[in-house]
Amino acid sequence: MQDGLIVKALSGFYYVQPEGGGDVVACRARGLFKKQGVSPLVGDRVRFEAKDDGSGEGTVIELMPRSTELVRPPIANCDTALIVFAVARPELNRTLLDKFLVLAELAGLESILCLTKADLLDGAGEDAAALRGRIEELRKTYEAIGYRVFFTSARAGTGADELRVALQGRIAVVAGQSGVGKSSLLNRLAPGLSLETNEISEKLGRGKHTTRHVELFRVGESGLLADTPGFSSLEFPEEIGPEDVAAAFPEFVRLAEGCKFRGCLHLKEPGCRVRQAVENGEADAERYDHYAAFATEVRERKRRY
Ligand SMILES: Nc1nc2c(ncn2[C@@H]2O[C@H](COP(=O)(O)OP(=O)(O)OP(=O)(O)O)[C@@H](O)[C@H]2O)c(=O)[nH]1
Ligand SMILES: [Mg+2]
Ligand SMILES: [Zn+2]
Repeated sequence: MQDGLIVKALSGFYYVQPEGGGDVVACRARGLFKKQGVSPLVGDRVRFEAKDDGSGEGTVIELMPRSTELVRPPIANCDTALIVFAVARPELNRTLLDKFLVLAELAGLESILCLTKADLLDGAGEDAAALRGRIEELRKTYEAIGYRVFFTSARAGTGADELRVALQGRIAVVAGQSGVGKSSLLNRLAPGLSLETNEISEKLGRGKHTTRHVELFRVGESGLLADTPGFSSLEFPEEIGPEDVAAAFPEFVRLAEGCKFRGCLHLKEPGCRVRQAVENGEADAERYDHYAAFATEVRERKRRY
């Protein structure tokens, strides 16, 4: 029996990288897992047995306890969400950005923001200037909250070195819509990789769902980064309430000490420091709008059940 790491899951096979190095072993999961209702995930540390017939196949025998677990994308043991948005094409959706940040927070992951296609900021003309202004505002907003924001261009080859350094020692998962350039970014971060990429649809302004499975790759000396299929609709986990959503907005958590009521949800309560900060421009109004929408959504949902 050997220790290993599941680096890819596809068509009923779990591809296990042996801990000491060596070729990846294509494993089936032991029947027992199905009976117990557990399925191995990419990122799982496992014990496995390789067949000795030279087939390169084997069986996953045991899963080690997980430190974190995501349903979408399905992956275990990540500590970091690399949240990827393109500065444009497809258009940057801030509601979705804040939703990703909340979900990462709820899953216990640290978030790093990566804005791809930075070359689109370099153009001459009014449109490019307006885009530069909007993106610069956005960078300031998120950095003020405490998130790190990286700019990359797979086309121009910029930004990859800094991001690679930031990923050292981490197990990270890329999260982002189809077509934002996740696979293109990975190809830059891990030289030698040639993941498939695809033009976004000009007509719809959307990606074509090119990446179809989750796979972990080594980045630099000690980083692991999972490429994932793009997604753009995500649900909040059923068990969470509005107070969990409030806890996932770090800048509001800091301000909440000044709210009149303990457990203030910053919605309609009097003496709310968060709403005051939004009104006088200390806190970002768009972040607040998204917070209020998310908190109301999960509260209404709880009432219904
Ligand atoms: N201008 C520009 N285009 C880029 C950049 N990075 C990626 N693209 C283009 O964006 C398109 C989508 O890139 P992908 O890497 O396939 O996107 P993805 O996020 O992996 O998409 P899915 O696998 O569908 O989730 C491709 O046509 C890329 O050439 C960049 O830095 N600048
Ligand atoms: Mg892809
Ligand atoms: Zn409040």
